[in-house]
Formats: sequence, structure tokens, C-alpha cells
Amino acid sequence: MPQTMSRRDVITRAIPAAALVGSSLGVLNAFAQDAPAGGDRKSNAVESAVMAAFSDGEYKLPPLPYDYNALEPHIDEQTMRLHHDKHHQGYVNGLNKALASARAMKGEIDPVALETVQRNISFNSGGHVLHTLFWATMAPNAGGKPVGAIAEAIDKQYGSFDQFKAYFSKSAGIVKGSGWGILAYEPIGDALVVFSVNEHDSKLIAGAIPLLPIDVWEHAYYLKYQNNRTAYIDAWWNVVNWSAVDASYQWIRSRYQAG
Ligand code: MN3
Repeated sequence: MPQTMSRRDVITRAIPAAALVGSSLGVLNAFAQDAPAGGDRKSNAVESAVMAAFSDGEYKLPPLPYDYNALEPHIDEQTMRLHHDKHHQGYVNGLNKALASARAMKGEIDPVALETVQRNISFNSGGHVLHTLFWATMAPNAGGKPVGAIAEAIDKQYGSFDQFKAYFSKSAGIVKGSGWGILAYEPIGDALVVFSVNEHDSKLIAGAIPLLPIDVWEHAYYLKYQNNRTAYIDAWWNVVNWSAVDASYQWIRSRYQAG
């Protein structure tokens, strides 16, 4: 987007589309707001990715914030190329197309066509948001234990990082067919929630804002790990960018919790 566009411009432009899409794109609006006064916030890989995920009235494919081979040996270059350039681009295209179809509906609306277009918006917006966050919360030379406020919240809620990790891994592992494991922030209870999602959008928790997603569709791991999803999940922990997760957690939480 042009450098002259402020965050407020972005949210203003994003609102009409996001209103059609519903709460699964609430994450884009949660991010696309003016930075708090002071301007000394840590730079946030998640924020950058989200800002690149919508511009000029359309959802866009954000560039990877590292090289395609940067996550080797844990995630291979060929998988990253296909996954980012083909699969994620497909969801972006599908989302823009479905939104255009929804906007074009006028007069007598066929309920079957309406059901189809709403399903396409839900599926593709889930795919776009979750892949955008997936790339931004991985990094080379990362992994290890969480840092900062997210580390404290995980310890408080799950007892320890190891207990959280085991629960999250199991949650991602049990997905039947295609889906995601997700750590999210639930603002009403000011709580972390871990859950699994079928495809990109089934079993999402309304209002919960994803912080850390892992894609467990076969296209995310089959070239390197074949049917061994557990080995892929174990390897993925080595590329989790905890400082980015912490920065987005603190940022989102500050939007909802006074004081
Ligand atoms: Mn995927």
C-alpha cells in the first residue's frame, strides 16, 4: 500500500469487506488500528503481515518475511513455495471473488446461491487470515520457550510451558482430515484458548483472536513428513517466533483491557 496511507485509512477501507466476512476477519481490524502513543513499541512481524494482507480495496498475499528455504530443515523449501505461492494465493483469490459475488447480489436472492457464497467467504477468509498469521509467527533460528507476557499467561493458565505444549500438540494432532491447531486470545474472559479447527473455519470460537496457528493440512507437511503429522508438529516448535507472538498478544490485549 502507499506509504502515505495511515493505519486509520486501512481500517476504514477494510471495514466494508470485513463486515461482510464477519468475525473471522476481526483479527485484521484488531491489528489495523493506530499505534498507541509513544511509538516505541517493539516491531511486530504479525502486524506487518496483517497490514500487507489487505490494500487498495482487496485482500492480498503478504510476502514471506524470510526466504523460502529459511525454515530448513524443519520445513522444506518446496513445501514453502507451493504452500505460500499456490495454496495461500488461492484462498486470497477465492476470498476476493466470493466477496465480489456477495456484493453483486441484488433483488431476489437465490438462497442456495447465498448459502454457497457465504460458505466460500467463511472458508477463504479463514484460510487467508490463518495463513497470514502462520507465516508471521515462524522464523529461522527461533523456537525454544515463550518470552514476555505471553510466557507469563501460558504459565498461569496451563501450569507450565511443557503442559501447554503437550496440550497444543495434541489439539493439532487430533484434527480429522484438514485443519489447524490454534492458540488464541479470548478478550471477554481475558484468557488464552487452545482449540482445533476443521478446514479453515469450522469450530472457530467467535471473537477469539488467533495468536499462534499451525496448519495441519497435508499440503503443509506431506512432501517431507508424508503421513507423520506428529513429526511435523514436533519440528514446527523449532520455528515458532515467540517474540512475534508476544508482541501481538500484548498489542491485542491492550486494545481490550483497560489500564
Ligand atoms: Mn495451508
